[in-house]
Amino acid sequence: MASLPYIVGNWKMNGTRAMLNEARAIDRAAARLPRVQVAVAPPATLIYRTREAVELIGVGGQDCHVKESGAFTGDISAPMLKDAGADFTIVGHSERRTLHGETDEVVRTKAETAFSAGLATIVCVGEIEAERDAGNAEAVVGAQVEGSVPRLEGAVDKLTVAYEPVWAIGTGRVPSVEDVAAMHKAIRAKLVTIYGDAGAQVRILYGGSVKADNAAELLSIPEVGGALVGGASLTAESFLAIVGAAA
Ligand code: G2H
Repeated sequence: MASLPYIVGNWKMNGTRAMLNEARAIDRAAARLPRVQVAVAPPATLIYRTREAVELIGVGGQDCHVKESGAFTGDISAPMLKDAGADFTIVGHSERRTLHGETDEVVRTKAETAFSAGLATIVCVGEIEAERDAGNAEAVVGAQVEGSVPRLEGAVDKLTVAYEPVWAIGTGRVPSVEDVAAMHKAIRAKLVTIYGDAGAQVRILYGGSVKADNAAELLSIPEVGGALVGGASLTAESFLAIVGAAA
């Protein structure tokens, strides 16, 4: 596993130029926390400005199209994200899978397009509550990993996986430490099956209602390589409390 914990703020569809002040504050604080890797994924309209506003932290997209260009009104491609200054992009977030009908195959193609454009990728997976209640969570997530991660040569080296149980997203509920640890172990085993030894190096983040008051416990789980943070990433103060818990 990579040595530094990785804390990523996913701003989702939030933020106008005023949010750049939050990004600057996060960046200044990150300079004092060299033992944590920090990044934010602003809405596409702010990627270029965020890149210009910060020096240390990573800047990423929240999605990309499967194609590099074309007649796809309203969509944004991976080369466009790269050109705007993104270092990485999230793909396969449950809000994309659920609200936009994205399948594992679509997610994998997006991850491969992003990798080909020079972006690192964060591939999201996670079960819905009924799947956990039925005892199928590991099987469901394992199948998502199998179908969603990029298979291009070298892509594993720029891959992060985020485990985000859908029922924990924005709800204030989080799985038990034991359940998070078990799922991260299962994801690790699947990644090793897919990639061999390189799969053992992929960072696996936890996401879903990570807050200042639960971050330390979640991040202390040995299998957890960091956090993908939504609501609590929208102010520098709440995000930095989580970053501080990882330091
Ligand atoms: C999960 C997470 C960020 P939140 O979607 O990806 O959001 O922390 O608001 O649950």
